[in-house]
Amino acid sequence: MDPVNIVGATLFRYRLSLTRPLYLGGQRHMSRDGLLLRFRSASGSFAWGEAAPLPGFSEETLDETQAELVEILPELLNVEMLDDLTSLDQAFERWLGATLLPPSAVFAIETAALGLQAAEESTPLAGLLIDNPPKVIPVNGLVVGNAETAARRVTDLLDDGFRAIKIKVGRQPVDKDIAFVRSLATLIAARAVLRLDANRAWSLPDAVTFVDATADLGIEYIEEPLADPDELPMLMERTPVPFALDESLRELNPTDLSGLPPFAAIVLKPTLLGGLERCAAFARAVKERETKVVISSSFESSVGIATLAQFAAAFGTPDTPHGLETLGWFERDVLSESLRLHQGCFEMDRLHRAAATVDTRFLQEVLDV
Ligand code: OSB
Ligand code: MG
Repeated sequence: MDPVNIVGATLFRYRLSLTRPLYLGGQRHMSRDGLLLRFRSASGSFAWGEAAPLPGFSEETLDETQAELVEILPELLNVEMLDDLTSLDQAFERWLGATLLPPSAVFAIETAALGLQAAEESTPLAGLLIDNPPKVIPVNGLVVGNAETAARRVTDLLDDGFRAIKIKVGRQPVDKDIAFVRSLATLIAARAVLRLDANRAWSLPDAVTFVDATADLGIEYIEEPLADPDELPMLMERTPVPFALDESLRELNPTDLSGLPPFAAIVLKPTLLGGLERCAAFARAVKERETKVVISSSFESSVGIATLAQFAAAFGTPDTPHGLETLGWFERDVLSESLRLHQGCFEMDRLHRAAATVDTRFLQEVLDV
């Protein structure tokens, strides 16, 4: 099918209250702000994208992102779109690369542009990217907190049918973390796989202490164990416990991965890494390896999460849970029909329908061209 042209663009800003505080890079947040982008085609189709830089993680601020989008969006209208955008292989880079847009803005434009093409072809985004995408996408439940609240949360997740649980570690002394993780692992037993994320909290000796004391737990992987990621090869020589890259990917190029030791997983966050095409390049770089491709949220609203689930369906490792269980933090939704998890999975037909129900009443329009 011919590529569609974008004939209209509207940019909205949102502020969503959170149900519990979100700690990002040491800062406490009680709301999340972001931008939603809507493209329109000549035939009247609409598609949405989201640009929501994450404070403490993104380099760009929301105001900068908004200013960049306000400047570039008029230039994207009524131009001949490249016809190979759906391959996610350098076409967006050719289209947008020279604009030096911030990562979150690239993600929004890519998503809305691909979404428009998908809408014209009456397919969900994943169906535009690959043939026969999976019908359900599993996710890992995310557990943050102290020993008592975490135990409750793990029990709830297991009862809800989650088959993967990710626990944040590295926010207390390592001996406390060992006891914390061991007690939760006992609760989980064989009912779910266990992932950990240290967000670069540990020194090499701390990390060694931790993995030695938890080696019997069968942990699927630990994301970013070390404060100094250059020491990772040393840690990996020392222990068979599997590790995953997340933050480190921002300092790497996809081609660098072949020179690194075999990681259990790469965790891809399009909002932070610079969009879908960049993440697709990382996914391709580990294709011949055992390394799993896990797509993860940067605490986007439902619009972004729905996109990430579609991208996970196309580029994630099949049957691997993705890091998309973060909507529980939001008090309100930008959709009138919320994305719902069933037994720890997104049902993709349902997600696709719900993602189209953006309710603009609580959004603030900042540009309409
Ligand atoms: O450390 O993986 C992280 C979200 C925003 C910023 C950093 C991280 C996260 C998540 C997402 O943990 C949820 C998940 O991966 O399950
Ligand atoms: Mg992580």
